[in-house]
Amino acid sequence: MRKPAMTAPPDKKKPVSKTSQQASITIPAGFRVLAGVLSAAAQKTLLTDIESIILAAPLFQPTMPRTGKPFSVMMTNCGQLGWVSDKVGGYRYQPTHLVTGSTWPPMPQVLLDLWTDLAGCEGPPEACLINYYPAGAKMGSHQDRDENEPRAPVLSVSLGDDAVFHVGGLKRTDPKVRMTLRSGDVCLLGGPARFAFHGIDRVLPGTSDLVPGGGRLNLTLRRVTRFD
Ligand code: MD3
Ligand code: FE
Repeated sequence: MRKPAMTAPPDKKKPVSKTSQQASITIPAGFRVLAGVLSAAAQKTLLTDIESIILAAPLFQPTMPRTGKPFSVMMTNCGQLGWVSDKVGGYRYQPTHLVTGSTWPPMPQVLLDLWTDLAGCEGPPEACLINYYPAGAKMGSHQDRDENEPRAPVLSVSLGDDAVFHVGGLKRTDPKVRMTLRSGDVCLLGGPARFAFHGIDRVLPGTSDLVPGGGRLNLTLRRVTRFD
């Protein structure tokens, strides 16, 4: 009678595979962060442009559709179309300021040039939403779905204080990645990432001295109507 071959009992604690993995998060393709695109000098020049836009088209406080709850972020726009929201009219693009009724100021050439260089799409941007985050402001997780041209990316430029930003998947409950956006960074959201959930968790006070009085400005360039 032969003795059975000796084999080591399986070790229940040790993974069988040669690699280990804790968790995996997949962000939709087309999400790019281009850190440090704008030099300190270019940031100052762009800020000066934005300050003169705000003089002509003052920051307003949008409110939520139906509830009328105010956003903590203040907004204005430049370009042919601007994003606005109020209790009665809801989210929309329109050619005039929500409060003054004037057309929006033109988009600064430096923003049009960034779009030409980085957006990789056929037509010019139609809207530039200017978000101002004072201390404590944030933006809840949402999708950008008010535009009619899914072939165009969203291009965002950050100025001022650092912000903790999150991006997830195409469903609200998908896992999220958090990262810091700094002054001079550009974010490009094209392809499937165009419809990813995203938001700003918090702005880190005192991390930049670009914006007088502190806070953060974010500029988002968008195509609103379809190419043709
Ligand atoms: C678009 N703004 O205005 S921009 C917004 O920093 C908005 O003010 C944020 O979300 C801000 O709608 C974020 C950068 C961004 C990041 C991820 C996105 C825009 C995105 C994912 C899909 C579409
Ligand atoms: Fe957004």
